[in-house]
Amino acid sequence: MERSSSLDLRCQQDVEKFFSDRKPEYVFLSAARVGGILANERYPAEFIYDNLMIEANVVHSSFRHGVKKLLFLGSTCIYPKFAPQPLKEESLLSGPLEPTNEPYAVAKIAGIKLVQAYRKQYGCRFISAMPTNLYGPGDNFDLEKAHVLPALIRKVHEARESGAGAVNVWGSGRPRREFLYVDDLAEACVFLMRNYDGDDVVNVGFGEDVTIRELAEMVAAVVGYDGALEFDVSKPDGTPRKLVDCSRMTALGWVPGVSLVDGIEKTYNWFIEHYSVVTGAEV
Ligand code: GFB
Repeated sequence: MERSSSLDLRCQQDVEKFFSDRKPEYVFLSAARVGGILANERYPAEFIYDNLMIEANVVHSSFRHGVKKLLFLGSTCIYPKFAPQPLKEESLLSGPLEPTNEPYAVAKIAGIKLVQAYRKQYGCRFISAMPTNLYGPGDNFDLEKAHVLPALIRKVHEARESGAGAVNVWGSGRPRREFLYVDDLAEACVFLMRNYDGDDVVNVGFGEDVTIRELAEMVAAVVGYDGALEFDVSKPDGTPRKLVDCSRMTALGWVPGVSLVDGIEKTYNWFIEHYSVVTGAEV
């Protein structure tokens, strides 16, 4: 696996050189500019530009260098804000997107179309998967840029450590989100690389969702915090729900294995073991 510090996937020349030097046979295109709801709102140009450049360069070089198979990872935010739930793959492009992450979603939709076009015109064995909200060890715990789960883990932990009486939770607490543990997604990607070769995208979900309030309560229980949850409605809720229909993946023979509570515990344990590194705090 290459990290952005050693290879800038936005630079076509660098990507071409990487492919001619390393000659990869299988490509898992998971690299992306990602972030939570506020990061998407604040940095729309970076989210659309970086993701378009990354996917265009990697897909094109994979074609030029005869990669055997490529798996492109999108996101469930590609589906319309008010599409029927659970979200089916067929609902793609059937309605307006959630405004808070539309630039990112458009870039990811372009990635899907890239993969499908290279399959059609050049016969490339390129496939796409749409994972639901991911979390786990190695997550981004920056409170401005992170997704909700790592942000809440850090906020609740620091509230307990400091003796704060309340934790600030963005939004109303009413939106619903589905969460998939990162190891489950990794396993699903290998499974798809081995067992799927179709034109259509495949949703990779957990199968259940929770409200943000329920999530915050679960994090507080895992961390052992009994203070109050304060909901800050000056912050956006984003899309009301995005539970994916993962019947395609189930029919292929794959189901996730890590429950949300177990996943939160594993992630929290990793967070406290790496606290000084992920937060930059002097311990
Ligand atoms: O995870 P999140 O930032 O992104 O927010 P999305 C999910 C919900 O959690 C929103 C609420 O309703 C937030 O208001 N929330 C509560 C918080 N407290 C917090 C907090 O401290 N931090 C954050 N970040 N949220 C993302 C897209 O949408 O979904 C990405 O922006 C990507 O591009 C990802 O597609 C999968 O789930 O709303």
